[in-house]
Amino acid sequence: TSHTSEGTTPWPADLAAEFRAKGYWEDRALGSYILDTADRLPDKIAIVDGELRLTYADIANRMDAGAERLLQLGLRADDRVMVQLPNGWQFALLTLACFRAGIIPVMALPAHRQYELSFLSELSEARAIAVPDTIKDFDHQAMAEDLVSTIPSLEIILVSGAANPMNVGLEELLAPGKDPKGARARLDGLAPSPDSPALFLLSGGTTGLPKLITRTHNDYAYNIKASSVPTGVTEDTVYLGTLPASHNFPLACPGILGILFAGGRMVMLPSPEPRKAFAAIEREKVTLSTAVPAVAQRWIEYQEETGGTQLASLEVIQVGGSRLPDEIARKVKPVLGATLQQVFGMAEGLINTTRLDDPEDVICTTQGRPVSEADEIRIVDESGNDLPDGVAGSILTRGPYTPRGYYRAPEANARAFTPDGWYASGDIVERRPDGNLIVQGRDKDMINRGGEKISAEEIESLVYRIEDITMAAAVAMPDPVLGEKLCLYITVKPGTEVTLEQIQKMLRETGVAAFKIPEHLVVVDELPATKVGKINKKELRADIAERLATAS
Ligand code: J2J
Repeated sequence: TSHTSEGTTPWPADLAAEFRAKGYWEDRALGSYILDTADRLPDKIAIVDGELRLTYADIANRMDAGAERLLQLGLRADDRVMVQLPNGWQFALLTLACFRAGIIPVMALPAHRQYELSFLSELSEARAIAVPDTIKDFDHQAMAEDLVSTIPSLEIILVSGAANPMNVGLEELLAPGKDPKGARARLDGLAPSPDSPALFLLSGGTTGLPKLITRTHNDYAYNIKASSVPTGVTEDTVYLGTLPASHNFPLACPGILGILFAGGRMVMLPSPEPRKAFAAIEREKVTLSTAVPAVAQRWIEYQEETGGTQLASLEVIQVGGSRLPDEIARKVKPVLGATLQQVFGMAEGLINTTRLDDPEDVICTTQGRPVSEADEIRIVDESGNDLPDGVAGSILTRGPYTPRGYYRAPEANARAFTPDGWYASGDIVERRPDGNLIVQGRDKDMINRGGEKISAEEIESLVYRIEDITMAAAVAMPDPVLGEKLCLYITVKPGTEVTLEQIQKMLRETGVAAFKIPEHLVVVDELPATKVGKINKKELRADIAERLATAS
C-alpha cells in the first residue's frame, strides 16, 4: 500500500539509517508487537475493564476483526478517525485496530467539545469519529451527528454504548472474529509502512490553534520500548490506567501500549477518584500506575485519611504532566508505599524519568533524565548559546522518537523547530551535573491546569467574540490543587461591563472544552506592556498571585 506522509517532516535519511542500524527503529507496524505477545501468552489476561477480562488471544482476534470491519466500512489506510473515548477496552482495541489497518487515530480528549473537535476533524480531514453515547448527561453521539452534518470529510460515527440506527456500534465492530488466522494473514499483507504516521497526538500548544503531532510506527514503537525500561515493565506488571488514555503519558510512556507489548495486565478505569482507584488496586493487585501531581496529591490525602492497606501491591507510581512540588514528592513513598518515578515528557517526543534506584534526593527534587541514550538535549540562553550545567535555560531536544515538525503547520514549525531539527518545548530547565533535569518554569504562553494544557492565545482570540472586550490576556494563576488555573485579564469599552459568567457562558456555547474556560476575571483600565509593546504577562502573573495571597 502507498502511504502519504504529506504534511509531515521526515527525519533526515542519514539519521533514519542510523536509527535502524542501532535497532531503535525495527521497521515494524505497531499492531505486530501485540500479535507477538498474543503468540507468546495467548491465555494471559491482557485487559481488565470492570467485569470484562480479555486475554491476549482475545485482544489479537478483536484487533484484527476490528481492523477488517473498519476497512469494510469503507475506511482505507491513511484515513483519519477522531477518537474521543473514555478509558475502557473499546479505546484500547479501536486504537489497535486502527494501527493494524493503517488507519490513523486522532487522539482527541474526552473533555473536547464542538469547537475543538470540528477544528481537529477539519485539520486531519477525518472520515470517522468514535464517541461514547453519553457521559455525565452529555450526549456525545448527538455532538458527533452535528459534526458530521457540518464537516464535509466526516461520514461515519462509531459509538460505544447505545448507537443510533445510522451509526456503528463499537462493541460489535470490536467483537471477536470467526476467522482469526485468515484475518491475520490478510492484514499482514496490508501492513502499513513503518515510516507512515501511526497516530496523531495533540500538542499542548502555545499558538492560537491546536496542532497535531504525527507519530510514526517506528518512532512510537521505540517511544514505548525505551520508556518501558526505566519503569521496569515486565509480564508481571499490572498497570492501572485512570488518566484519559488519549494522552501520550498513559498511552505510551509506557502506559497501555507498553503493558501490552510486554505481556502485562492493563486495568482500565475511567477516573482516578481514590475510592474506586484504590479498590481496583487492591482487587487486581496493581503494581504500577500513573498520575498527574493533582491526582497524586489526592491519593496521598485519601490514604492519610483512611490509613488502609489497599495499596499493598503498588510498587511504582509515575507522576508527571506538570511540576510535582518537592514537598509532595517526599510524601509519596512514606504514605503510598510505592516508589515515585517523576516523568517529564511531551507528546512531541522526549521523555525523561527518574530511575527507580535513584537516591531519594534525585527522585524527590528532579524530573529525571532521558529514557534513551539517543535523546539529545541542549540547554540554551535566549540567543541560542549553550549554557553550563546548573544554569537554567530553554531546553532543545532531538532524537529517534521526537518528530521534526507538526502536521501541516509550517509557521508553528518555524517557531518550534530549529533548521537542524531541534524541538524547543518552551520549558525552562536546569541540568544538574549528574544529568538530571529540573523544570524551573517555561517561556511558552501556556497554562498548565493540573496537566491539561491551555494555549493562552487560543482563549484570548475566542473572548474577543464579546464585542465590549478591547484587550484580553490569559495568564496562569496559582492553585493549591491543580498548580495553575486560567485567569483572564481584560479591558472593556468605556461605560460597558463584562462579567466572568458572561465569558464562561459564551465559551460554553461556542463548544470549548470546560477545562479551558477562565475561572477568574480581572477587569483593568489598562494592561501592562513590555518594552517592545507586548502585554507583560509576567507582571500579570505576579499581580494575580498577589491578589490571591492578600485575599486569603
Ligand atoms: C513539569 N512540567 C512538565 C513535569 C510535562 C509523560 C509525561 C507528561 C507528558 C505531557 C507526556 C512535566 N514537570 N514532570 O507527554 O509522555 C509539561 C512541560 C512539557 C509539557 C508537555 C509524557 N511533564 N510537563 O505532559 O504534551 O511543559 O505531555 O513541555 O501534554 O508538559 O505536555 P504534554
